[in-house]
Amino acid sequence: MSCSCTASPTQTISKEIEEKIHNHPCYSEGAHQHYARIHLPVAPACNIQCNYCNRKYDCSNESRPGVTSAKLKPLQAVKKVLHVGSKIAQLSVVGIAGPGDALANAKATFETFRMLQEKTPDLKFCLSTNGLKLPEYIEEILKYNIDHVTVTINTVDESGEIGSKIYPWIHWEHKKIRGKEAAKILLKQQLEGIKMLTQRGVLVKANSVLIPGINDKDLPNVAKKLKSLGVFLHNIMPLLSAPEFGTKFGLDGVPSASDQEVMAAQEACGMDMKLMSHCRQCRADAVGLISQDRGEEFTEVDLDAMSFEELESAYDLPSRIKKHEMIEMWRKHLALANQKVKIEQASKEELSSIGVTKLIAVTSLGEGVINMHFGSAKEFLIYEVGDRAIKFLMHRKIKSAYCSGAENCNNNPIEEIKETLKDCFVLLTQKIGDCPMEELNSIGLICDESFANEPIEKSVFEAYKKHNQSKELEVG
Ligand code: CLF
Ligand code: SF4
Repeated sequence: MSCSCTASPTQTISKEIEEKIHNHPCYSEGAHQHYARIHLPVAPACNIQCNYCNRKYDCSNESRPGVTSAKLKPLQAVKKVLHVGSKIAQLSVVGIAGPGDALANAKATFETFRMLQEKTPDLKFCLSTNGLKLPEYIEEILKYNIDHVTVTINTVDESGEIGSKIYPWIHWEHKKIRGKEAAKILLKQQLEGIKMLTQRGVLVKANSVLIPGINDKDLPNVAKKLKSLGVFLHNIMPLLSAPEFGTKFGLDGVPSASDQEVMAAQEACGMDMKLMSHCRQCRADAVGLISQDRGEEFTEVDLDAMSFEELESAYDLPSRIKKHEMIEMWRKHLALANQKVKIEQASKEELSSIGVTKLIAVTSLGEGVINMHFGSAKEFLIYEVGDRAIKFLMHRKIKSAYCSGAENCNNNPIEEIKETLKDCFVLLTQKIGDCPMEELNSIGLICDESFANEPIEKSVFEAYKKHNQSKELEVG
């Protein structure tokens, strides 16, 4: 068994890689409850068209569709990092992930990283791209110490057939190219760029949008190819599709991928690749822990009125370093308390002696403990549990929290929550009212507050044993 920050069974992580990922909230599942990222929306243009994207909004390769981020100039972006870093001590990563493609806006992207190298030497740099221009910019990526690169790759079908259903056109060598030819060029550039990055020691994460009926069957081939290229992590993101997003797929009625389809794709790909299962499809201006975007708190700040001197002094590098040391001490304490009950990418047999597992939902604000009231939760962490171990499976979002103000009391989303948790066995939460508890009990979901403020992983394992036994006694 291994704790959350160690390798999957198929991948051994060297000390050097561990150093790169230990405080990256996306590359390390163990880090995402403790460290924050900021996205800088300095890259508005794009050089391809994806059928799941409406260009009025952020790049859907990393973002939820239908959200829009205000654009920033590189200088404003650097000021924003200093300001946010002075308010959010957990900040550890700066990413450029849109609103268009980071490398279709190479000048602004690299200018931003160049300045950040000097001003915020304690932060890790990250960018996300569709990959079309990747081979061209490898040297720049290395020059600015961008150690983490995400490439969205949805198919490895060499005929271009699947790709042509996803990408209607690309902009290539001053021409618009369509159909299979476009898909083939994009794939060639993506594979070449990924190979060049991994050969030079950059950690590559690949995103694949799971598009039901279009690329679902090809994703295991994608995972195999990624593994052969030395990609570190594969993130399978569900297509989120609705007519109101104004995307081609939304208007054509291509359905969103369901939780069950995502779980099936993860199962089919997980034997080949280390998978990311905690992605939240962030905005291009997201700020904070990936589970709680605090971007709005910083949109009204007048960065132009602040001088670099005052921002740098507020950033206070020595106290940030101290805070990160404290976070690491807390993580060590948690790891001990959790008793290594979690295995990443475990099979059912590794989790259960009889090959039967159950799902347990948790509400948490972060820091690895059950510290959120049911009524405030906008998402649930879902763990798969057996008598041997547990694994983190996914998070499930709801549109709004159960309690979102007195005015919405008669309009709470309990039906949506029941649908979201219908396949779960137990809900562990800090506190829950009698009314919602009765509603959840009515679908067979046990609500348990007795693990409030306890470490999540050990609590999930213990709650499984506690309630499984009482169920068996009931049946007996
Ligand atoms: Fe941002 Fe992406 Fe870097 Fe993370 S997000 S650029 S790798 S710092 Fe993370 Fe957000 Fe998912 Fe992206 S949760 S959408 S995977
Ligand atoms: Fe949209 Fe991103 Fe695709 Fe460009 S790469 S079309 S911004 S989803």
